[in-house]
Amino acid sequence: MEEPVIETELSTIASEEEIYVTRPNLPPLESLLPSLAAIWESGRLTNNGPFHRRFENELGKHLGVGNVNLFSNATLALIVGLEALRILGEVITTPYSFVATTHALQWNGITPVFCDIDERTFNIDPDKIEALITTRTSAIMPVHVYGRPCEVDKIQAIADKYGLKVIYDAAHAFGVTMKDKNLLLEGDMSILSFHGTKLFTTFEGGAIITRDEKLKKRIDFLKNFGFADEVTVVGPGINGKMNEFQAAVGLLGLQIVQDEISKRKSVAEAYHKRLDGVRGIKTYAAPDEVSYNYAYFPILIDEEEFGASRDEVYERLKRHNVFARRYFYPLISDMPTYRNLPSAGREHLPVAGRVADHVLCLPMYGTLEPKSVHAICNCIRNDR
Ligand code: T4K
Repeated sequence: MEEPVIETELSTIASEEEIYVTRPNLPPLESLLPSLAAIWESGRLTNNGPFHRRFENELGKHLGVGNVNLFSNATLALIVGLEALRILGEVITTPYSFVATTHALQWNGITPVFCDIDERTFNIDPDKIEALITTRTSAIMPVHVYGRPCEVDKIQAIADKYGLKVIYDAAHAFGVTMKDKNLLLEGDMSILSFHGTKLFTTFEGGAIITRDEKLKKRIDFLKNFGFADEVTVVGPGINGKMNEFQAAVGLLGLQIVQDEISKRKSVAEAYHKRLDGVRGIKTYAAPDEVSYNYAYFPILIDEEEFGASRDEVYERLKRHNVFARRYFYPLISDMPTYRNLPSAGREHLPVAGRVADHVLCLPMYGTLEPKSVHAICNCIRNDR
């Protein structure tokens, strides 16, 4: 039976608290103070200091991977990763992502070629990749959108057939584990983000995960201006280094991330309970075959069936102090910087266009209270 509207709860949201799409999961402040004291005492602030070395090591163990390169943010990690693999020409990628994915290609002088997405996963549609390959194609750059894994086997088969590299933007995929393989070891590299809006955060931060030790070394040089030693510069490096403060936060964050995932799972269950089956609203269950991280909670709103458009719902929630986000709208391929590319027309990207126009990411974080989820859902469902 439908639950009654609880008007008082709607007004509670409106008057008392602002609810954002996410809130950071931070370790207790007291737990950080000894690390800060150690940093202050040593005077070692950055450039591969002891916290950086420890975090790189602990993170590798946590993720079950051998080679980790820490970065000051994921955008620089993407830029350096592409340079480290010497990617040139054209790269096939998705228009349905945060704009940093495509910007990283542009910063490397690479032409992005947009491929449509799969409507079940919101990830690049592997069946549409081959038609976009030309003599200039050097790589595929998919994104595990919302932490939902791409069809990695299909993508690798295409890459092997045409001799292409695969760089996964895994910014959303921290903590997603698969039964039979390590998602982060798929392709030639995976890039994680530890931004303040992410499930696991170091304020700003990111990492590259690779299977190749030589590649890790090259990335270490490139993120430090290209220095291989005090006098040798081996490539067009940049400053992408994570500092000691970020690494200290990361070390503590590893201890609390699993608990955050469990709490988010409960939040997701509460949303499903109240939104599944509502006409015109599509929710997405955790993907099969993985232990999911509940990084985001996207819904699609069909105006005709639901009786209100995505933007109307977005604005209504805002009036009640709930700041959901339209990740990822607009499509990257619709942005002025990219819309004149031959692959950017909406006619080539019908699924991505449809999803971008109907998607809304609801607030998702471990401390989001059940009564807030309840009120958010009532606001979406009943107050039309
Ligand atoms: N690839 C993908 C697929 C990505 O999604 C991203 C980043 C990247 C690459 C690049 O990673 P980084 O270089 O950032 O490491 C946010 C983030 O800035 C961005 O990191 C993230 N993706 C993207 C999906 O979302 P905005 O513009 O939506 O952020 P903002 O500031 O509006 O924050 C959203 C809400 O989060 C706020 O309303 C409140 C809450 N919030 C935010 C911040 C910054 C907090 O509670 N605390 C905070 O410190 O882009």
